[in-house]
Formats: sequence, structure tokens, C-alpha cells
Amino acid sequence: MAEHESLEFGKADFVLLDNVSMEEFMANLKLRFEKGRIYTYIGEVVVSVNPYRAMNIYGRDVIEQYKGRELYERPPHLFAIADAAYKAMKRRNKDTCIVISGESGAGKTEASKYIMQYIAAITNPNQRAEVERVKNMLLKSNCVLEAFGNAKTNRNDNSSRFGKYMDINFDFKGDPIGGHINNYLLEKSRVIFQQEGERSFHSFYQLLRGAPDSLLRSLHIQKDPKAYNFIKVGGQLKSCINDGADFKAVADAMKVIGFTGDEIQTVYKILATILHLGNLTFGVDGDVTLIENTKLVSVIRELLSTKEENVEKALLYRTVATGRDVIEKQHTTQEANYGRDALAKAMYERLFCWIVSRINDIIEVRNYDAKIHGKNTVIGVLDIYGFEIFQNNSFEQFCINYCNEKLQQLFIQLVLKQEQEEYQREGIPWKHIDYFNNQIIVDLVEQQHKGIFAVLDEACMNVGKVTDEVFLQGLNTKLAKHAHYTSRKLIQEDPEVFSNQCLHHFMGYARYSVVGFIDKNKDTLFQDFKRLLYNSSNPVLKAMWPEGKLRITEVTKRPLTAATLFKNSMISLVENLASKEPYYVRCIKPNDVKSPLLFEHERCRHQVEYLGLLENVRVRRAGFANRQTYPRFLQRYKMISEFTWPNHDLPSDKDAVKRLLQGCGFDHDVAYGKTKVFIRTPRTLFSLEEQRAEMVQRIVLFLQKVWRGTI
Ligand code: AD9
Ligand code: MG
Repeated sequence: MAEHESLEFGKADFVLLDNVSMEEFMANLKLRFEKGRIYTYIGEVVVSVNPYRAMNIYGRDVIEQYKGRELYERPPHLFAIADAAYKAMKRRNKDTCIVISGESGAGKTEASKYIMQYIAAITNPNQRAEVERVKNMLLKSNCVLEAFGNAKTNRNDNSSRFGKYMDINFDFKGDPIGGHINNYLLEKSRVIFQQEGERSFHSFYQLLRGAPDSLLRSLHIQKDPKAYNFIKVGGQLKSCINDGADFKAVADAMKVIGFTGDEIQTVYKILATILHLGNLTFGVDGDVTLIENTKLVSVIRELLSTKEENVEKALLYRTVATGRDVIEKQHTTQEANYGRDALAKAMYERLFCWIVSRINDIIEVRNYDAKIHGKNTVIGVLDIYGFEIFQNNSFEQFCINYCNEKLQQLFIQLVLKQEQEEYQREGIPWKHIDYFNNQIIVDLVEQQHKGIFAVLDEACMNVGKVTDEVFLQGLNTKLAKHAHYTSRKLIQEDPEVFSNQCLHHFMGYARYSVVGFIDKNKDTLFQDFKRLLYNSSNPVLKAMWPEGKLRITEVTKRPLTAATLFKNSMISLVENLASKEPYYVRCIKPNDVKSPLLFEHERCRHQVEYLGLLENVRVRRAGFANRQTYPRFLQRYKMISEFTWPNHDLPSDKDAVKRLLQGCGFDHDVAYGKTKVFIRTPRTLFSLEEQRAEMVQRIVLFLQKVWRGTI
């Protein structure tokens, strides 16, 4: 425990509660929140409550207090966990990761930024220019990604609408030498539609509010967001964010990261094209579909550097191959509207992925030496979209909430399950602690053949007109008996209201409307648009659409569905995290009104419950803070005992470790497993570390004297 923290602020570690009950847990959490202590530990897990106010705890002075210190020396803080992950990586040459979870608005993205700032601040003491460059870029990339990937929702004014996993690579000195960002499914439907009270991505409003007049003129854009159909749907055009100032900050960040002038201009042109596309309307003349506001077509042509007739044709016709024949089929107005929306969404999504890949090109580990010397270790930071339930929940919420289920499953596997299994395996006396295992819900979504994604894919495979209702029927047939699935019976007259499925997630009930699932899963973009963009004379735009190169007769493969792609990306994300040593930040949202004063008891209790924090305390309390194999333990600490230094003559390493710990007086705080020693409290480990450091110092002094010949 952080010893100097007075009890007036509550217990700094929930493990120290007198009784592990929900009441005591909540009382401690509330007391600490009210006293401005927003972080509390459960062992090495940080529980964080969103303070909804600026806290004076992230400055340079505070960073200095945490640098290189052990977790339990200072009051709980994100910096301590960042330092622990950093130290583990450096000392043991291990890849580590920091997984930040919690529902929408709980503070994950803010936490991830503080963690990165901390890592940037404590590294590169020698101010190597290349390392400074990398650090600067890692930090600046956040600002760009947030502009394009975040939006105001009814839960959070700066809600991440994509998942982000960032690896930071370190050289053998422990300095950052590069990084890599993986992004997960952007909620691209927001480009054309927002629920009431919400906004589209920040980038659009930033452009309108912050771009100089000359730029707006060249894009044929006016300042008023109300003029653009796509971004005014939610009716929420302002937010507490300063869009104008952010435009400049993002433009500067793009420059610093290394985007060229042409690239930045293309980014603006794409944003403007999307805005114009939203204002395009289609009509009919006899049986001919036509564009009503043709002036916009010339504007779009100019922005995309394509031919005008090509833009018009792509919007009104579809080229289809029937056997060896290629014909042009005219869209109905409905199809034309669908195509226009799909184009806008796809252009934005592609832009976003391109931005991420450009950042990756630039921050990738360059230093050849660092690569080949194999000492390149990694800290990964995961900041994903949090669990959310809105008035209307669609495919996107379904994916987001499934992602949160996967992360909870990882937490269960690593913190609750494996821990207990290991005690059993090692023969340590242990009373099993119960917890809710959400694997059943993960399976419900992702299982082969029977899972919701599989049923959805199956529905999409059907030839002919597949409707969302068919999908719902499929679910009802296959999942009727599943304990976590229910659905309302389909009533034809009012499908909007009744076409839904309910899932009992680990965090509570969510009701999803199946309307749009099929379209969003198929994610069709007519080939004609791909060819249009590929044939642009703007090389930056052209490079974003390489598949436009294919002729219609060459396109044969059915692309993977959105659900399958997302499922695969989640499975590989979890595999990746599981291969690293994980550190956890569990974020809690204290209220729904963004108040710094309000601790809504029931709301917080619910989160504590579904995050499994109480079980976490129980496992931790009954368990051991640290474990190491006997040879490894000896390797590190043998110099602190006369029985083991420089070598021991006991029958086994286990006996040697026993002897060493008895000698130091720590025998009462450890248990001896079959292959590992288990240390109960971190203080013991800390003390061993101190003794080791002292011994190392003495040995060094001794050797120096030997070399100087003074001994
Ligand atoms: V979402 O799943 O992306 O919708 P997050 O990422 O969990 O969500 P975020 O970090 O964006 O939430 O935090 C929401 C808001 O809470 C921020 O915009 C801040 O206004 C506020 N916040 C969060 N953490 C802190 C903090 N440590 N100090 C001050 C904070 N304010
Ligand atoms: Mg976020």
C-alpha cells in the first residue's frame, strides 16, 4: 500500500478493505472520489473514476515522483502502472501491454494519453534526436486520429468511434524507437447519419469552423454546417470542443508527422466531396434516373480530379458482367441514394485507414540496428470504444459491445481464471472464488455455424433478396433457447419497432434493431466507384483505391463480410494481448451528466459488479502478488544471501530459495509451489529488490576497488 497516504482518503488498495463486500468497496470508492483520489489499486490493477474536471496530477513534478519507483511507494496513479509496465519490459526484456477498459465516457482515451505522455517523459534522457522525433510523432498522432475517428455522442463529447491499439517499440536502452497503430472498425455509418443530439466526426466541423476562407472557397464549401445534409442529421452542430482551434492543431500535427502538402490538401478535398455528396439528390424523368443538382457534380469532379461524365455515370449506373457480356444497368433512385451513401462512407473509412497507414509508415522502426539486434521490446496500449447502449442500437453497437465482451473475457482468463488454475497446478492450498464467466456470450456472438455473426453471414450469402427479417428469423430459429438471447416477434406493420433482438451482455441488457444489419454486413460498394477513384489524376487519392484497377470481369471473389473481418481482428487482438504481460486500467463513469461532483451510487455499483472488481479483490487477496520459478528467483536474488551466493550446495533450487527466504525473515509471506515460489505481498518483493540493489552497489564498489588495486 502507499504508506504515506492517510486513511482520511480511504484505502489506496481495495485489497486492504476490512471486509470484501460490495458496501465496503463502494464506500471506499466514493470516499476517494469525493476526496479527489480518482485512482485506487486492486493489486496491480488501477481502478479509475472519471473526475470530469481538470486534475492537477499529471504535471512534470508528478511524473518525477513516479519515475522508476515501485508501484506501492506512491499513491495510486496511472503513471505507476505505466512505470510498472515499462520496468517489466526493461528489466525482464518482456513485451507488456496496458489494457484500458470501461464503458463509453469512463475515461479510457484520456487515460491512454496520460500513459503515453508519461512514457514519453521518462525516456530518452540523452535527448537523442531520432528518439525525440519518434516520441513527438507518437504524441501528435493522437490528435489527428481523434479528429477523424472521434465524435460527440450522447454518452461522450469526444467518443472514440474506432478501436485503437498502439505498440511502442523500445531499443535496448529503453528508449522509444518507433511504433505501430492497429485500428479497428470505424463506425462509418456516422458519416451519413447521427442520432438526435449527436454529431458526425469532428473533422467535418473542424474544417468548416477552422479552415481559412481561401481554402473553403477552393473546396466550394460554406462555413455553416447546417448547409450539409450529412452532418446536420443529429441537430447538434456545436460541442464544448473548440473546432476552430482544433483545425489548426490537427493541420500542424499532420505537418509535424510528415504528411506532405498534397496529402493534406487531398484530405480536405475528400472531406469536402463527402459534404457535397450529401447534398446530391436524384429524381426521375420517365424511366430515367437523373441527378437533380448537376452543379454539384462539377464540384465533385473538380475535387476528385476525375472526369465529370465519369462521376455522373458512376452515380447513376452500375456495370455488371453477365457471363462474357458487360452491361450498364441504370440505378433506380433508391439504388442511386444507396450508392451515394455507400460512396461517402467508404471514402471516409478509406481516408481514415490511409491516415493510420501513413502514420505507421512514418513511425515504423527505422533503425536497422535496433531491428536486427533483437532487443526490440514493445509496450502496447489498448484504447477501444467502450460499451454503449443508445435509444437505437444497430450493427455498430453490436460490434462495439462484442469487442467489450472479448476484453472482459481476456481479463477473466488472465486475472481470474489462470490465476486460480495456477495455484491448483502448483499445489498451493486454494479455495475457489466464483465469478461470472462471459464466455457463453462471446460464443453466442462468434461461434462457428451457430453464433449470431455466422447466422448473419449465412443470411448474406443467400441469393436473391435477403432482408433483415430473414436474418432475424434465422436467429429466432437457432437461438430461441439461448439464455442470453431473446427477440420480439416480428410484426410486419411496424418493423422499425419490433425487428429487434435482445442480448443479455455481461454489462446488462441491450436491445438491437436488426434493421440495416444485412447491408452493413455486406458492405457493398459498387465497383464503378472504385474505378472512378482509382482513375483520378490525384495520385494520393488514386493510391487509396488500388482495387479500382481491376476490370469488371476480373472481380470474382466475394469479399469477407464486415462481421467476419471484425471477428477475425478481435480474435487476433486478443491473441496478441494474451502473448504480452498485461496491466489493467478499469475505468468507471460516475454519472451520466458529466458532473465532477456526482457519484451515482447505483450506476457505479453496476459497473463494479459487471467488471468483476469484487472477484478481482477476492482472488488478489487470497492470492499472491508475485510468482517466479525457482531458478529465475535465484538468478535475481542469490546475491543477498550467504547460503546462495555465489552458488548453493543444497539439493534443489527450491531448497535454496527456501533457505534464502528463511534467512531474510520472509518465510511467512510466501508459499512454495511445485515449480514456483509465490510471494504474497508486494512489500516483500519490494524489500528483496532493495536488498538486491544494495548488494549490487556493494559488489560494484568492491570490483572497482579491485581494479584500482586498492584491495
Ligand atoms: V468512449 O468509449 O471513447 O466513448 P472514453 O474514451 O472512455 O469513452 P474519454 O477518455 O473520452 O472516455 O473521457 C470522456 C471525458 O471525460 C473526457 O473528454 C474528459 O472531459 C473527461 N475525463 C476523462 N478522464 C479524465 C481525467 N483523467 N481528468 C479530467 C477526464 N477529465
Ligand atoms: Mg475513447
